[in-house]
Amino acid sequence: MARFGFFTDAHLTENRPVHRIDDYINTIPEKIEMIYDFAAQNEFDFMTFGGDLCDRFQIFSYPLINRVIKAINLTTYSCVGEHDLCAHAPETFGGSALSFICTYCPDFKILWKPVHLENGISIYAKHEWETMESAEKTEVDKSRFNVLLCHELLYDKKMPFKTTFTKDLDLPFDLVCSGDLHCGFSPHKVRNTWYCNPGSLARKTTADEKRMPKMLMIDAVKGKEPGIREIIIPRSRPGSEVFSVGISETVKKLVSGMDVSGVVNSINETMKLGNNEHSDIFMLFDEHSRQVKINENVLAYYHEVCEKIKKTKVSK
Ligand SMILES: [Mn+2]
Repeated sequence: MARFGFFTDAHLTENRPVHRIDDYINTIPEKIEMIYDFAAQNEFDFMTFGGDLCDRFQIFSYPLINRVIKAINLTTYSCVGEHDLCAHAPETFGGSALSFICTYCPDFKILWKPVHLENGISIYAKHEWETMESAEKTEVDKSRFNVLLCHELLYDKKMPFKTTFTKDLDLPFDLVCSGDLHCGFSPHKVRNTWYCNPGSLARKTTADEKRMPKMLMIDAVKGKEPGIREIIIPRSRPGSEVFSVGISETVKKLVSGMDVSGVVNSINETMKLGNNEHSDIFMLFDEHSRQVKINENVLAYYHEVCEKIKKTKVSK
């Protein structure tokens, strides 16, 4: 039997998301340290990662990068997410912060080709720019326990936007460990394949407030169902302690005379996926208002909301 861990979407950054009120920049490397401490205490054979180690193509904090390089002290296999690259382009990898980390962290390995471990586990990757169709066509040795790491918006619910419904898939792997969808989903089996995503390590938006950061502890051997346990990252704090008041609560309290619950719910749903270039609602709105002429009353209302939130933040 092999025991390994899976975590995903760390989004290392030197910038604090607008609604985080804690020392956010240090929480991500601290969580990575906690993950590898847990792995050492529980005799993990190796670690896997689902992509988006970095929040952007380049990050400029060497103390942050150094801390992460030191923390990753167990062989870790990874696929690449779009946030690790410039404009989703794999040829930009060489200039990325992720590539720098790989150079100086010998334990962090991008799966440019599959690995076949001595313990009977084979690990494949579907990087962000590759397709699920190509993963479906992978030829695997059925006598091994085959794992796919993928950065793809897989979900066990059918959604009206670009998620892939796991029930529509028929993959040759025993287990698919997926990143990208920040809200994650519960481990489940479709045909002969188990699917899991513990959710992003980073909680960037207020849509993540009700969710604790998790990793998976996986026991696998060919011929048996894998044991998949969700572990809350030690020392993580509940969302209510690390986020300021979110837009939905603030909007609900405003006396606007309008029923805005539908708008708020759809914003929250979209933000839960966490895959927008800007997952901050204010940045999204600012971007939108530069492209489209917004009604003056709406703009005035928007500024009123911004002011309220600022005041709440100060008084908290
Ligand atoms: Mn991500």
